[in-house]
Amino acid sequence: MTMEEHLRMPALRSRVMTAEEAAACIEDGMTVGISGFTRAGDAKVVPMALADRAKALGRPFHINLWTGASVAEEVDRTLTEAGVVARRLPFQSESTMRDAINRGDVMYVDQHLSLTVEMIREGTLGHLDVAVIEVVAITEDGYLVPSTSVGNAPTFAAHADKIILEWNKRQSPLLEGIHDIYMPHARPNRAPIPILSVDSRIGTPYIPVDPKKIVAIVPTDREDHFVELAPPDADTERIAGHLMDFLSHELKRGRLPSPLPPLQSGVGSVANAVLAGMKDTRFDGLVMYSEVLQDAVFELMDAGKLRYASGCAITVAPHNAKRIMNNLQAYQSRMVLRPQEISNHPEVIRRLGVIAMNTALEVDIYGNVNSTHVLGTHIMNGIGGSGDFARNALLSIFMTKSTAKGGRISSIVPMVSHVDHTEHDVDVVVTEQGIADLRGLAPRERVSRIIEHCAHPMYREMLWDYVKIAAKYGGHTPHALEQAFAWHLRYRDVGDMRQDVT
Ligand code: 0RQ
Repeated sequence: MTMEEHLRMPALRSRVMTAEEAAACIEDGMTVGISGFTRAGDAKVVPMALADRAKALGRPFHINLWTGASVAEEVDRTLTEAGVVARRLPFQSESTMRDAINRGDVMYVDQHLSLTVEMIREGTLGHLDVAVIEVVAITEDGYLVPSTSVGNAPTFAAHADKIILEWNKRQSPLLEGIHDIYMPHARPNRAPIPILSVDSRIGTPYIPVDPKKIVAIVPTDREDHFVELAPPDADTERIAGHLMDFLSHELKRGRLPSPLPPLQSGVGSVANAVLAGMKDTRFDGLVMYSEVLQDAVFELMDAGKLRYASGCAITVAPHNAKRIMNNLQAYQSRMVLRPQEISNHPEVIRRLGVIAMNTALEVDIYGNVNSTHVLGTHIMNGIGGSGDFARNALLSIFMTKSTAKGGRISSIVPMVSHVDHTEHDVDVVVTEQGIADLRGLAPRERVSRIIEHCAHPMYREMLWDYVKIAAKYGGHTPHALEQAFAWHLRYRDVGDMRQDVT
């Protein structure tokens, strides 16, 4: 396709320039919102040019960096190494950035992903100076056609003083038409969001903007920087097996309808393996109301199991990306990409009755979940959209392997060292050991389910020892507070939670 076919508003063609020229619009102290969600559809070349510009200036140069969720590792890493990022929100998953946050060099605001744009509209996050957004096309009216994600781009475009576009010629032009852009009305008289089923289309296939704000259009041909997921292993297959048995059982008892309510699945190897596990079940006519559409979504569509998928980003492994992007006609009519405040909106999740499947780092004997902080202090990634879904889902499921680091960490602990999802938002816990259905149980009743069904056998006796000591102190949720974090302290000090290793 020609430039005329992609950049359809003639007046904007004079604003085509290099990434270096565009990056010169960004000044020290500015807040910059870049497109991107789980490494899909992210701004790629302008942030890199900005890192070079900051280094060349030879003086401190800082920005506040807002995104949808994670962006290409290269972008977070390069900006962090150049010392450019002062504040970062609402989600990241890159190791250099993670280290900078854990050293206290970058101030990280770890947010529910549906909420960032509400705070931007309210002005509580401060002013947005520049938006950098990847597009596949610009319409005749100067409106933006995003690429593999929508994320927070519509709100960034609406609120930024200036907009820089990365026009990515490598992204499939067939992405046009896949998006459904809807922005909720202003509060307090906001109308209901009219999504009644996963395939409801309620907005426009483009992001409306004031074209006068577009100051630069940078042509690029960089691919999304996707990563290969670890293939399913024996443990993730067992987790998937337990979950499928549980859902079948619920169906048989008439406690879930057939076909199943819309599914949400978190990111990562465990979540992907569990979703892929649905291929070999008798579940048909599946639909998804999720945020990230990972590889398993397309496997399920190919297998004829998944009828429709609503998300806000397509994040697939490199070995699948080409096949899926070259074959988008086959998926186009069966999927929609929405802004993340809509894909993750509590109102819609509650109305549709979503089954939410997210991943935990650790779970305690009462069902509280830590998804973000290793040993209670060090951020891993962030809460992402897991809280948007867990609190509002019909069924909120958390999955984890029962141990980490070769068995030296138990994922089932006496008390979680940081709480992301409270016991009130956790219905079911699954590990490779089994499944604990916590619905309708008081805290004291949950203990045996979690220990016997989910903990690794080598940690069960230690957990029961803790329960016995805690019982002495009584209470609705008994704890021996002086020992609640003894396991975490032991790992911190001697590198193993088990008692007999010192
Ligand atoms: O570390 O790679 O250094 O060995 O955590 O663990 O088992 O590979 O699991 O890739 O699915 O990630 C919760 C981090 C799980 C992720 C988390 C260590 C373990 C390994 C990864 P190594 P696994 P996954 C949708 C919803 C929050 C956001 C969310 C996550 C590494 O799923 O970030 O759900 N979730 N968003 O060794 C210390 C423990 C541990 C532990 C595992 N108890 N203590 N380390 N690990 N358990 C997405 C978005 O919202 C965008």
